[in-house]
Amino acid sequence: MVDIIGERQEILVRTLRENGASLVGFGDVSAVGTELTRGYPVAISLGVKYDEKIVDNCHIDEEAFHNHLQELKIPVRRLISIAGDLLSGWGYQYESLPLSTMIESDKQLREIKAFPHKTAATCAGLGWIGKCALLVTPEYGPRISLGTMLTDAGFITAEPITRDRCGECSLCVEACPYGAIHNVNWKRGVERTKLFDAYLCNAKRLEYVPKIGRKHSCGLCLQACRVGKK
Ligand code: B12
Repeated sequence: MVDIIGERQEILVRTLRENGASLVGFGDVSAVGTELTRGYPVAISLGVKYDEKIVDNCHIDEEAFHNHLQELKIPVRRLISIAGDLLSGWGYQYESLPLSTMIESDKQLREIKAFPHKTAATCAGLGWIGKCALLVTPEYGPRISLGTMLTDAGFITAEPITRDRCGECSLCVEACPYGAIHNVNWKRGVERTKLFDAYLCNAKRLEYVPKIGRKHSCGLCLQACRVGKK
């Protein structure tokens, strides 16, 4: 008997890969229990890797890095649309999550109710949460832009990653100009505040608004991470 769901999953992965996805994974998010995941037990987590040269130069050309982060939303959105067409063609329901939200203030950061792409990605076995509070993948480190789709399609899910592989490494801790990274190892259940002061990171980068007309993109934590570097 033909395993239809397995066959569809293969088609989906192949199509996404052919269209530029650097990583694709499937995670069981049924236990995460938010409004959004109700009715959608499976998360499709996908990522497009950053350009290495742009990241390597982000300390000298922050503007190029900033533009790169914005531009990467285009291929990620395209992949989501391609996957969406396949899923709906097969009769499955899905919901795609906003890629990111421009956080312009402390209040906005406090109130954001986004389903974290990083949660979907660890559930899908794509990587772990680094000391820097970003998803770190073995292939590309944290230098990957994430997208997530929640679906009722019963795809086979991966073994989740539930603890970090950062060990004693503290390169991101040392690289952060604001001291926002606390040198704490993650395992499932460790909250972001234990790892990283998101408010400090946000506030310090917002201080650039009068000078450059927008929030500074920094990027030094993800530049410093050795994981996935050739
Ligand atoms: C708010 C936000 C910020 C805030 C807070 C950052 C943070 N680390 O949370 C600020 C403004 C500081 C920020 C900065 C940046 N951000 Co930002 N940001 C977001 C946003 C919009 C929401 C994140 C959020 O608040 N989640 C809620 C909190 C509580 O969860 P969380 O911190 O995301 O992660 C926790 C859970 O995932 C949990 N978890 C992990 N696995 C599991 C499994 C289970 C079962 C459970 C229950 C929980 C769980 O562990 C994590 C730590 O506690 C996401 C987009 C999105 N919707 O995910 C992008 C996102 C996290 N940002 C991203 C990026 C690229 C950046 C910057 C590099 C951008 C820049 N330079 O301009 C910096 C990096 C700074 C840093 N070290 O984080 C990327 C990260 C990609 C990656 N590889 O991880 C995302 C995913 C956007 C995207 N679509 O790619 N960002």
